Amino acid sequence: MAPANQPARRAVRGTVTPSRIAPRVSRVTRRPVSPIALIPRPQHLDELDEPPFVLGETSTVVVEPRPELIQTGVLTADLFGRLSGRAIEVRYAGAEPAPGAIVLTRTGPVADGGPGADETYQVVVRAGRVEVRSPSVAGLVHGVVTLRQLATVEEGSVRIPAVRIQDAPRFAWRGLSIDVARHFFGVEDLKGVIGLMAHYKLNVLHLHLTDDQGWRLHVPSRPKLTELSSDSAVGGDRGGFYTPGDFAALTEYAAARGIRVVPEIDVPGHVNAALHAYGELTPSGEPTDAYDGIEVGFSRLHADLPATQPFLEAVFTDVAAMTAGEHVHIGGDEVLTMEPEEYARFVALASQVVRAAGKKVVGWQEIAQTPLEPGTVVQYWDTRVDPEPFVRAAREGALLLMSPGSKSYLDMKYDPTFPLGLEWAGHIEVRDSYDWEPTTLVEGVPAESVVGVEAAVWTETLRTVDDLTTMLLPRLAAVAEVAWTPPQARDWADFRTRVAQHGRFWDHLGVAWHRSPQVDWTTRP
Ligand code: TNX
Repeated sequence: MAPANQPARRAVRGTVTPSRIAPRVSRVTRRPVSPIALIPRPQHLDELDEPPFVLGETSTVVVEPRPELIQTGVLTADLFGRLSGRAIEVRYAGAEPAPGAIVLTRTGPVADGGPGADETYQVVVRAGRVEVRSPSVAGLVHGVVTLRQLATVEEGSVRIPAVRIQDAPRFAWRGLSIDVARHFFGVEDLKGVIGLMAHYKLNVLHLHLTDDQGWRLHVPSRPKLTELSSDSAVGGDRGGFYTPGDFAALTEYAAARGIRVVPEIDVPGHVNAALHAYGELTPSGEPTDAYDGIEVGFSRLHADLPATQPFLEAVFTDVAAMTAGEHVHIGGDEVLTMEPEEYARFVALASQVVRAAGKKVVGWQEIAQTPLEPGTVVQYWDTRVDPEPFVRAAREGALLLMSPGSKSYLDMKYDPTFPLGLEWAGHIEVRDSYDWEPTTLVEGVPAESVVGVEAAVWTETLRTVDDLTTMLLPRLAAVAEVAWTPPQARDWADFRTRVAQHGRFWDHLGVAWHRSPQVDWTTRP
């Protein structure tokens, strides 16, 4: 069904005569669509009353000759080159660019610098030229993906409607957490997901690297972690791990797209993979058996065993050294067999090791039950328990990252009959993942403590990259808008008509997605 509320002007623009419908594009329906379906919705958008920009023979990408800008320029040229089927050159700024240039300019820092201010960007599309301006590479990337979302391709001609956009994110932390421990996803798979994240202006890739079922990052000072515990995965499936070189490549690939990587080493629970590799971490001194089930809460480290502190120091120091960003995640969730006193000592020790290695601490909600240094990031997830400790931690200076299970856990089934996913936090349709407000969801939370929003996808039931993207899309787009766009500019009916047009892009990429019945998709199955 066509979106009901298209203005006539746009409907005319999209109308085609039957003779132009070539059989080879039959997958794309020729129904009138608005070219303006940006997700997340930008702060300010003016449609300009002039013809669209058309990518042409003389089109180039123009940047200043600085390494990070050249990289952004190359990505931009590659993106539009692939779209138009013709190579686009990157040129250095200087002489007046030829007509049809896409000019990327890095501006000075924003003076009043609120959260996310460096990610501010401006896009001006006119008939003869496109300009993207931002103080940061991340902001330039936001501008470029905005152009990509605006672009339409018809018979090899790439057009971008004339617009002026001024935009900035509401929250500085807009993340996706991926569990690569229950099932392993290799560097190439993650690069695909990073592309999707960038398309929706997310900026943090949180990797849950260790759990009972497998250890996924090689730690040079504790080599047996990956030698003995990386092959396993849930259900006897194949495992895998990242070498430090893989991790560096992933970090760089993400950084070029404005995304930082936050590694999570989950302690003191969810550690069977470590106990299987190093028997000295268990009270008996014997290694545990490998585990490929999906129970949680049974494994734990012991604060008072002699091997424990050296283990934490070795692992977190090595991981911090591999981490380009400011944050390292210590886990801390679902430790069901430890007394509160030992748990508190443990969290303090792990936090101290991370800080000594020069990083800031992130932990799951449970760490709020222990004394925390101000500035610690506490990640909310369990919508079933009393949030009192979490609220108190915020009042005492913790920063809050909102990942409510009932809204942003994208491993939950869409509906009871859905073949993939879990159900402990309920069923999450696309509207559920869209219609919520991070600063008021948990009563009593000081709004200014909320640093951001993170979607999470746990992989107990997800074995392939198609499984993964089916759970992410369309809900990741919804959570991304919650993280970017302030509540007064968010509206389900409006989002619903915009997201309807994104299936076309997912099809173009060849990624699997869920045709939620809540949306009138503009492409046929
Ligand atoms: C809870 S979220 C967990 C994970 C599971 C997930 C499944 C969190 C901190 N712990 O161990 O994989 O539920 O949805």
